[in-house]
Amino acid sequence: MMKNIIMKKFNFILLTAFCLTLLNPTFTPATMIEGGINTSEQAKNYCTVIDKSTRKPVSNARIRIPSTNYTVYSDINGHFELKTVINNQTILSVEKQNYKPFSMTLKRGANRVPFIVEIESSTPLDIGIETRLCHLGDNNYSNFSANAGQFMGAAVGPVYSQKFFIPASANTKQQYLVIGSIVGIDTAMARGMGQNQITTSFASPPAVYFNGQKIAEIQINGDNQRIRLPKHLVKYNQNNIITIKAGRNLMQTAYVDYDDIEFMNLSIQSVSISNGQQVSRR
Ligand SMILES: [Ca+2]
Ligand SMILES: [Ca+2]
Repeated sequence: MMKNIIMKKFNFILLTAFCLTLLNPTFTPATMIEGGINTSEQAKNYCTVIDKSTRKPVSNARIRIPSTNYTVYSDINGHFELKTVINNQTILSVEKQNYKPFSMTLKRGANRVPFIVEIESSTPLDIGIETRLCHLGDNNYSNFSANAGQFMGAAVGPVYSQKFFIPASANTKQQYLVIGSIVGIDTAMARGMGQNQITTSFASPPAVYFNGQKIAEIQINGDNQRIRLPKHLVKYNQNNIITIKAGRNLMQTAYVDYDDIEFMNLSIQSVSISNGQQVSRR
């Protein structure tokens, strides 16, 4: 099972790592971390939620498509059906008490193929920043944009900012910002990958700031993108601030047109610093 997940995500992770490496010299390539999906071996009509480590079904998990307010719960066997039409790329989330919030991007028609969602137990080291679906931009976007037609909530504006506490005990570990899912980015790179159908314009990438300093740009849409937090910027035993700024349509000069995007599930992951990996203290 793990092999399949790795195969499925390998190409995407490579590309993500490549993009982020270009932009952020302190970024290191991701290893497999949270959740994952797998097409079921046998054709069944339902999807299944399982516990990633025990492989047992998880009942009564809340499965949502926040952009359309669609909600369903897994049954005693962990099964659920998405009885809704998926016309566009959209974010699906799975919530269950004592598990890490999980999200994944569904493609058009994804609900017609059964899949398995693997969720992971939460640990005391997990730091949640945001579990809501957030919309950045100005609500002015092309019908051909990467996720046009599915935005439900109003734009929160071009800038998202959130304070969160990092305990002193995390000092011995390396912190990463994990973006559960992000859709709607219309950069030249996203266009080049076929993530939208816009031919006449493209946008600058959304930028990520940590404690006031720009640490990365997000060039493409996808799940579980990880950004390393430079150790010298982390304030242990204090509040820290993550800020995400929407990109701009670079072909629109008459007025500012922000690139409308949506993201879900921001968290901080602390991982052990292995022997071979020196902490940057630039
Ligand atoms: Ca816009
Ligand atoms: Ca957009």
